[in-house]
Amino acid sequence: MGKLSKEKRPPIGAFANVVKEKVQESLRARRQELEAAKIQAQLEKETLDVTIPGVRRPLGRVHPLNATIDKVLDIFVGLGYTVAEGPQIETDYYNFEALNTPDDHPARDMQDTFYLSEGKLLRTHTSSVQIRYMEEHQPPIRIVAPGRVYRRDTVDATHSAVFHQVEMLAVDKGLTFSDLKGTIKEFLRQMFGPDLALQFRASYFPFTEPSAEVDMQWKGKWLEVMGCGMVDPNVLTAVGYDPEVYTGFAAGFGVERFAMVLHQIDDIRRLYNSDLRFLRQF
Ligand code: 2NL
Repeated sequence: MGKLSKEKRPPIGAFANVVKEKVQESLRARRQELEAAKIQAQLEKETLDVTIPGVRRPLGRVHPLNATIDKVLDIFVGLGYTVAEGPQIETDYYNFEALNTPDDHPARDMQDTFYLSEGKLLRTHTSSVQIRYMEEHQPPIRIVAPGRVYRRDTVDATHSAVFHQVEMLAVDKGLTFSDLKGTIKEFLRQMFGPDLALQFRASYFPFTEPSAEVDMQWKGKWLEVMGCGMVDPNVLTAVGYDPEVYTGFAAGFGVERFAMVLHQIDDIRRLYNSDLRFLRQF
């Protein structure tokens, strides 16, 4: 344009403008065409046929062991307890020592333990969780500790090396064995039925004194269902509580056994096989 003469500049300039507009117009038109085609292709690809029958996904369900744990926890939460959890790999201190069970204590023979390297072990009960909780909280406390525990048992219809336990613990001023009995009675009646007959039988655990075994009448027979007792003063001292000021009671039981009694399951191994024919019954 710069090299054109004065006279030629206007007509050629006007012509150039016409050409530019034509080119722009055809670009616009083509772009619109391509975008329309793209939308059309997308619409065709994404067509939803609402008349096709739906795919029915199989419904999962709660495993009977978890259902039993849930029921136990619901009852204790209803009684004002807090759920506490802790590690499955423990130290000798939390699993035994703090529970009045020193190295040479005969009670160590009562349960065989899986020992790991570096002085670690697989917890044999969830009492260790309760020791940890007491170290970090001041009384009054009311806790319930569910979880997986480990023992070197030979597996048969009623034993498993890995099983589940729930322990409960209350520490406060003035708690007595009568409070323990009332709590256990209320718990077991909510769990198994309001007319349940119970019997407390003197027993022994290193961490409680006195200790008792609880039996309940079930389908015409006396069944041993749990162990319990007043927290041994040595355990209170180990976590820094003054046993002259506070007393406590505790109880523990196996969840598998509860589930087996509730659902008439004859072999503990059925609870671990993941056999859907079995699990669909619950
Ligand atoms: C059983 C018996 C029991 C406890 C567990 C406990 C925990 C602390 C202090 C004192 Cl931190 N006691 N737990 C007490 C008595 C019995 O379990 O036969 N379990 C399967």
